[in-house]
Formats: sequence, structure tokens, C-alpha cells
Amino acid sequence: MSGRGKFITFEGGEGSGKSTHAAALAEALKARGLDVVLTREPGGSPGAEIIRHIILSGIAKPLGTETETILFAAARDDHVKATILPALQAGRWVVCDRFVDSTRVYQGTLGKVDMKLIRALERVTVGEAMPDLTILLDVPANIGLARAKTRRGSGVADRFEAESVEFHEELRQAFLNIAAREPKRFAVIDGRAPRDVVSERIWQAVQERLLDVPQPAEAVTP
Ligand code: T5A
Repeated sequence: MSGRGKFITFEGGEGSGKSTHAAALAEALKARGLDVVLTREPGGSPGAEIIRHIILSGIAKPLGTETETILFAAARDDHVKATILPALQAGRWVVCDRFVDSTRVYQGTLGKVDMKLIRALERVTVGEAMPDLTILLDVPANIGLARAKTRRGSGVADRFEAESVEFHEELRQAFLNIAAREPKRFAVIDGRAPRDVVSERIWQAVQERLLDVPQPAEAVTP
């Protein structure tokens, strides 16, 4: 049996490069012969993609931040059960663009939703599926928002991208605070560097934390 696969998440503000680098890392892992699932939140399973549309269109905003939090949790529950856990249990690696830390930051710190509710939802939806490694791409809010705007072109800003620069700077700090509290799970990478430099640093972190780690010797039955 191949054993459980590894779970890597990408976190950070808007336009910090998560989608770009999650896809690049998935390709690099595949090139090493690993079986990889690339996914994202909100979304990543048919049920969760429907909820993604409801949240990001902004139609649920009038219902309040608690309801939005519960919608994110409902999406995550489906994503974990339908996509993430089956893949990990089959020995595949999962690379996910955003996960629990986004809820802690956007709904918890910024949305002022009670952390007790957020933790309770986390226990129910995530359970055993906590990431083995979380890459935090750290970029000043003005740079990230400018990149997201350039990429969007004439399209409409989503529910969160439309918030102020101050909101996004606070968000950046909140991610850094979580990373400082959980240094074993997080690798913080400066996302301002050129793309290939950021990719190289991410690869180094994955190698050091997950690939070069000696595996426990297999139990030998007499
Ligand atoms: N949300 C999500 C919550 O509130 N709670 C939750 O629990 C969860 C899971 C998701 C929204 O939902 C919120 C957070 C978000 O607001 P989304 O559409 O998935 O919305 O948006 P984001 O996750 O923010 O993704 P973005 O697409 O805005 O940003 P990325 O993925 O960080 O950035 P990326 O890779 O698309 O890059 C942006 C641009 O920058 C360029 C890329 O080519 C691209 O054009 N770029 C670089 N340019 C220069 N140098 C580099 N190093 C670069 N890297 C990328």
C-alpha cells in the first residue's frame, strides 16, 4: 500500500500568486512521478462549486458574515469528503488554492465572526484533513490588488476583491500572525520576487518539509 498522500495548501491575499504557484507546484510534483490532485476553495467538488458561485457573486452578503461562514463550511465539507480525503487515502498528493486559514482570516479576523464558531466548523468539516504544509505567499496589499486587477481586465471585482486596501493590509497581517503561531505547518514566502524565484523557494520548502524527510522503516512481521 502506498500510504496516505500529502496535503499542501496555498494561502495569501488577492493576487499574491496562489493559483499560479499551486498549478506550478502540482506540475513539478507530477514531474517527480507523484500522483497529484490540484484543487481550490471555495469549490473543488461539484457541490462546492455551486456554493462558490453563491458566495463570490455577493448575493449572500446581506445575510451577514456568520451565514457566509456557514456557506464556506458547507462548501468545505463537500470538498473534503468528495475530493480531498479520497485522494489522500488513495496515496495521492493534494495541492489546494486556499483552505481553512482563509476562513480564519476573512471571516474570523476581518469579518469578526466568533472564533468558537469557526473552530467548531473546522472540527466538523476538516477533521483529519489538516494540511501537512501551508505555503503563505506574502505580498503587500497594493501589489496583490494591482495584479488581480490586471488579470481581471474589464471583468467585475468579486465580493472580497472589492474591499478597501486597508482591509487587504489587515488581512495580510492576519495571515502572518497565524503563520507565526504555527511555524511547523507554514512556510512564508515573499511573493514579490519574480515568478521563477518564488517557484524555486516553494520547491525548496516542499523538499525540506515533505520530500527529504526520512520515512519510518516499515514494520517487519516475524
Ligand atoms: N475566501 C475563500 C473566504 O473569504 N473564505 C474562505 O474560507 C475561502 C476559501 C476566493 C475569495 O474567497 C475568499 C477569499 C477570496 O476573496 P478567488 O477568485 O479564488 O476568490 O480569488 P483569490 O483566491 O484571491 O485568487 P486570485 O486569483 O485573486 O489571486 P491569486 O490566485 O493569489 O493570484 P494569481 O496566481 O491568479 O496571480 C494574479 C496575477 O499575478 C501574476 C499572475 O500571472 C496573475 O496575472 N503573478 C505575478 N506577477 C509578477 N510576479 C509574480 N511573482 C507573480 N505571480 C503571479
